[in-house]
Amino acid sequence: MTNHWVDIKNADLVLIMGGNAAEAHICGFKWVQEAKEGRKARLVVVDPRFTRSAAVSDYYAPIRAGSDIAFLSGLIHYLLEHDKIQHEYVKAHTNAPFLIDPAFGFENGLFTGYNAEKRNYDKASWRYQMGEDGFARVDPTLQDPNCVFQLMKKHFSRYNADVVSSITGTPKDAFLKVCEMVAECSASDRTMTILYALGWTQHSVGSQNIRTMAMIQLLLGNMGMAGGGINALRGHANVQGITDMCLFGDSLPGYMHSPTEDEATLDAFLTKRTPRMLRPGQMNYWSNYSKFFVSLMKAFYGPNATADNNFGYDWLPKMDGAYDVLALFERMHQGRMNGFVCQGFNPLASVSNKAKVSSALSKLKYLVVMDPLATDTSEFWKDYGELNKVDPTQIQTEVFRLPAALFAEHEGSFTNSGRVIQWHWKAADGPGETREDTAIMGELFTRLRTLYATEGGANPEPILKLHWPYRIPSHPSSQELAREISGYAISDLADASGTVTVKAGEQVAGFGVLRNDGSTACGNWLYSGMWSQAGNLTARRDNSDPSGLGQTLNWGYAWPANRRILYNRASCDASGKPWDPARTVIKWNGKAWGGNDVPDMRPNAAPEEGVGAFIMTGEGVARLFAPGMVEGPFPEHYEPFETPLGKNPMHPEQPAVTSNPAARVYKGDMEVFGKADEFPYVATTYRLAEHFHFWTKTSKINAILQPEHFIEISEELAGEKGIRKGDVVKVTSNRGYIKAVAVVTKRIPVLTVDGRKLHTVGIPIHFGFKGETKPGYITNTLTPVVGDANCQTPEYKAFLVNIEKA
Ligand SMILES: Nc1nc2c(c(=O)[nH]1)N[C@H]1C(S)=C(S)[C@@H](COP(=O)(O)OP(=O)(O)OC[C@H]3O[C@@H](n4cnc5c(=O)[nH]c(N)nc54)[C@H](O)[C@@H]3O)O[C@H]1N2
Ligand SMILES: Nc1nc2c(c(=O)[nH]1)N[C@H]1C(S)=C(S)[C@@H](COP(=O)(O)OP(=O)(O)OC[C@H]3O[C@@H](n4cnc5c(=O)[nH]c(N)nc54)[C@H](O)[C@@H]3O)O[C@H]1N2
Ligand SMILES: [Mo]
Repeated sequence: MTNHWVDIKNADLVLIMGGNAAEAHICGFKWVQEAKEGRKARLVVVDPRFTRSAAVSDYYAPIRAGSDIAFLSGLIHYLLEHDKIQHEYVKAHTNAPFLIDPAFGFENGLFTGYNAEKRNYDKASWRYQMGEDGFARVDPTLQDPNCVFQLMKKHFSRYNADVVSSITGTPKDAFLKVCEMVAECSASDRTMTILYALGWTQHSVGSQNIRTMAMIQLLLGNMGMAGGGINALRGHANVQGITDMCLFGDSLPGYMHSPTEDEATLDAFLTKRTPRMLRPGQMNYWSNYSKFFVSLMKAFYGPNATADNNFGYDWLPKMDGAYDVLALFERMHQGRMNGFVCQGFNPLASVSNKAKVSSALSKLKYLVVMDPLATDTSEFWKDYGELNKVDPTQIQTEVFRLPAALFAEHEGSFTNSGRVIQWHWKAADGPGETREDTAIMGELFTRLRTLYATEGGANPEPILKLHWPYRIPSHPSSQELAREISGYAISDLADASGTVTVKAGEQVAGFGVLRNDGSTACGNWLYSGMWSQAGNLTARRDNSDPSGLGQTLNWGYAWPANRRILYNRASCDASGKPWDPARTVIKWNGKAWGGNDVPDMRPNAAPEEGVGAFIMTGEGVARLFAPGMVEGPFPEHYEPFETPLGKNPMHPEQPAVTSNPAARVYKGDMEVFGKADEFPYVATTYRLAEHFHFWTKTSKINAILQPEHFIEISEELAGEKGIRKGDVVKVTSNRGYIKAVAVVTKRIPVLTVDGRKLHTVGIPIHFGFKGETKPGYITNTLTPVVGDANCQTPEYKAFLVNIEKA
């Protein structure tokens, strides 16, 4: 979330689109109720199903799964056509005035620079025109045909209400009604918040779904504002934490990049990663990259990291390809992986195309499952008849189960969706032989280290040089780890006048003092300051709220720098005056920035200096034109890889752009995409309040509440297929089938798309063969293996099936 949970209460309009907060974020949803009661906010829900969120909304609009970019592009067109944008904001805080290379263009569904063979873009033309002063050229009047604003107008002009309605199945009047309500929030004293989750991310165009909404929030002037922002409601209790810690192959803690094979030296790496300024006087926080990175290396390797050995850069693995979850299972499936350590993860149930996952796991030499429970994955090799049809004699994978304590049996921190890091205390010790994850990892590491020390082996340095200063090496404590993550001085740190401000060994107060000379260590610059000399700030529980906006600055610690609303400089006009004084986040008082939040700006940067509000970009403004995106600097509607239409209605004559032209598809997965003639219905998968993924099915009380797998279909489809409620139905995709009980409901709307009737099939995810719920099929038997082109989140939310009475 750019904003935070409590801030939802400050919104005038709450849009839930691409999520179902009332069901999946039951506790946080109370802030939506507060907005409705306090500010008389309206709640609008756009979802393929009439959800529990829709049930308490003021307005519900249906939409075909996988068509949100068309909807949102139509909304952008509406805002521009009806002049419902906040002009001053757009001029001050976005790249609307920036001039783009005249060579940039868009034709037949493709932007300039497409390489069909590699399925990617050469982005040479997706760039700003540069002036002789070395900075990007701008046209403050927004009239130049090559300025972002004009290019954007042209791009979205194709998405009129009729086109939108035909692609999305949203009735035209419903679409226009949503447009009208959103447009009201272009006033400087009205804000909309948008709450989304997997209904947007789990698509081959997931990142662009979210980006399209970011553009809308910028046009409305809602970024940085109280009650505004782009708010991803996150998943697992600490998934925000793991994202920040970057437990992914392609990143390092604090959203730094993992080095790649072509970055052989630290110099090459830092040069590539440190941005250049695109406008005069701009500051960009990533210009501190080397300080964050070297401090991270000092946390990793301690005294072994020195300037002479590039602070241990050579010991880091260099990426030779992709390591996202789909890439991992592809490697495993090709037999290119020996072992897999599976910690708090049940991939047989949670990853797309169960048959592929199962066959991939069967090719391993060993699988380690670190979990409090026996999971479907830990028994992937067992024959459960039709539910898990395998031949155990053909599976040689050795499976080890390491019983882990459950999260409530650990001490440590959780980071919530609002970026607030909160300490939590252990509720109880884990039962039996369970151990905390840190103890399992600590034991594993110290034993490996002993083996490397005594027996040698290939590349021992990354293990032997690791800094491991914990009191009990086989069990680092959460407190020790938190202090290391927050950062400390290795030698005395002096300010410009030579006065020592931080003594060697002391905790640093924040990332502002981190250095690139080896005198500081910090496990994650974003979390720096959470454990300062004042102690563990994440354990604070002071909910006093002087502004009444819910900016409880002494509750926990928010990253970065305890800032609660990101980009809050943009809540003010160019002169530093709040757009909406009644909801002041920060303001310029003539000498400094201050107010009800930690300013997202150098505190003494006078507005006349012209430092842009978006300090993580070299141009200092937010990008309506975003060359960082893989499939284009503007969003475009592409169909899901399994499309019910067999074409992209925006470009019916161009089969190459039916679906995202820059998405990665592996051979073998492409072949098993289904076609609409055989699989005519759009399936989408989702959660139920009564279960948490695949593990509450082992809990009796949850099993009593939602005892067995079901499939939701409309009364109309049920009628066509002769299915009655309670019948067992068989749902088939091109990758397999599942059987479950039919729930026949009015909650699944029947849509008219591209002139034809379109049915949706709803499938909850939670069931499987292990646990107390009635043994069931795994939903992911059905889903396709293709991910979002930017971050590879699988397309779980729109694929094709057929359904029949079993
Ligand atoms: N009770 C409970 N709570 C949970 C979880 C749980 O398992 N149980 N899991 C947690 C986790 S890890 C996560 S990530 C979050 C997920 O939170 P959510 O994303 O809110 O949960 P889902 O039910 O997967 O999907 C949300 C909605 O997206 C809709 N949808 C599907 N396709 C589209 C589309 O193309 N466009 C639009 N506009 N909507 C679409 C679905 O109909 C569904 O109502 O929930 C978290 N909270
Ligand atoms: N079709 C479809 N598939 C989906 C989704 C969807 O919407 N549709 N959603 C996707 C999403 S967003 C998510 S997040 C995934 C979830 O997929 P998974 O993360 O694979 O599912 P969980 O059942 O939450 O698995 C977490 C495991 O962690 C264990 N655990 C709990 N606490 C601890 C602990 O402290 N230590 C250790 N070591 N283990 C612990 C639990 O017992 C459980 O087995 O599913 C994804 N798959
Ligand atoms: Mo999730």
